[in-house]
Amino acid sequence: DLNNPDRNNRRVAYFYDHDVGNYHFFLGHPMKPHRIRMTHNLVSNYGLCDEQEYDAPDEVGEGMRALNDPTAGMDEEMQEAAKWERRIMNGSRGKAMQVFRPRRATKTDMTKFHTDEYIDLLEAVTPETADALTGGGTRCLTGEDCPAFEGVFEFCTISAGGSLGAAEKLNSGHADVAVNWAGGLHHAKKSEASGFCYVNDIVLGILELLRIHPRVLYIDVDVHHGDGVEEAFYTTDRVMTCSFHRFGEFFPGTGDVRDTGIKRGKGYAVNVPLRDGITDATYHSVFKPIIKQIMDTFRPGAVVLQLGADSLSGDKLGGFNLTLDGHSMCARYVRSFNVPVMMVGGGGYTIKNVSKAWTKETSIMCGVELPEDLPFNRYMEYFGPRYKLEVLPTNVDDHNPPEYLEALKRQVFENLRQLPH
Ligand code: TV7
Ligand code: CA
Ligand code: ZN
Repeated sequence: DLNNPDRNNRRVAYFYDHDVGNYHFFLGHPMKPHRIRMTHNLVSNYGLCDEQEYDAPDEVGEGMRALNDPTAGMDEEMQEAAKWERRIMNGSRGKAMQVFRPRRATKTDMTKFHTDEYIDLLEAVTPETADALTGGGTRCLTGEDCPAFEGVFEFCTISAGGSLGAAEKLNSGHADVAVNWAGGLHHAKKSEASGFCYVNDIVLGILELLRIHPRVLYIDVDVHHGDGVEEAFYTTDRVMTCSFHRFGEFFPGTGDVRDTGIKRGKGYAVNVPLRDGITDATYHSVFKPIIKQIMDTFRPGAVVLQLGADSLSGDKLGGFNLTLDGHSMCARYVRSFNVPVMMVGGGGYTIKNVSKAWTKETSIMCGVELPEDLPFNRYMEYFGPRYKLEVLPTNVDDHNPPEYLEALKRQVFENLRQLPH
């Protein structure tokens, strides 16, 4: 029900580029950009946005715009206000959020974090030249995880462009929540691709948020450790990073609870290493108290929430046992603090579940409750035989005994107590 009172005026800006689903890592690679198109199709068939409405400055000519747009001629500030007002006045007929096609990130944008040499290589490389340019796969792009697929650079301009657009939208004060499911690529390093990630859209987005906000909190729900983001801000007290991840013989191998940052950043990296099979109840027995404590002591001006969906039950690579409710509870809980939020994607390899999770999390930010029965959509056949907005738990063992989690929480709280407050 789009009239749900819980909607309470959260302005949601959703960034989507309809080209993103056309990129393919190599055949058999688990990372499938198509899942972002599936998500968008589900989001629009649930009626959360208007498929036609697309703020695409590079496609719509100014002349056309003036003809169709009742706000043409107003100054920018007035235009923004008028758009949200129309949305609210439209009531149940109005869609819950505004859709934007992001501008593509430029090399200048990317080198705010990455080295010029690395970005030059990323732009130049093709499947044919990969071997020669990377020294046989020993430099920058390594192994099967990060292949030089056709269009890899363009894919990165879309992913990073969305996170930059989202950060700019929050900075301008024109939205309370900004969403980029094509982002969340948390492993990319300054001069190296890692773990399916080439350009670290999250680091770029956080750098943009830091122009306005003295402190930014990063929360990472992906089953893998958010090592690239942690490393980028390991020595600063202006960004707190907090990753929940599977730990112990699992990629990338970092994220021990004792790794808390260095220099001015000491205490500003929070790591919550978990064992496989974790369920909703046990996950939230650590997630909620830790996030609450961080919000109270760090008091961020903005939150970046990475919602990697590989922590869901049944993921091809994951190993956790979170249901759709358990995963999306992270978004619901973060929203409850009423701080501007940027939501990004990340991992997620059982793609029917990824699209359900990101659709539900989009709706949560809009304050809209979705019916359990999936609406008819272009990818209907993926969702059979039940066609429900659900991801059910499996009967794997939870290797996180209460004693382990209690000790973990105690350790994290002790680290947080060392911070000035
Ligand atoms: C954010 N796990 C990214 C997560 C990145 C995980 C890995 C694979 C994998 C890659 C393939 C493939 C795979 C079935 C799974 C040590 C290795 C082992 C490559 C075969 N099938 C995110 C990265 C992780 C590539 N890498 O956090 C092509 O699994 O464990 C590793 C490294 C060396 C390389 N080999 C795997 O979710 C987006 N890779 C099939 C084809
Ligand atoms: Ca994580
Ligand atoms: Zn992951």
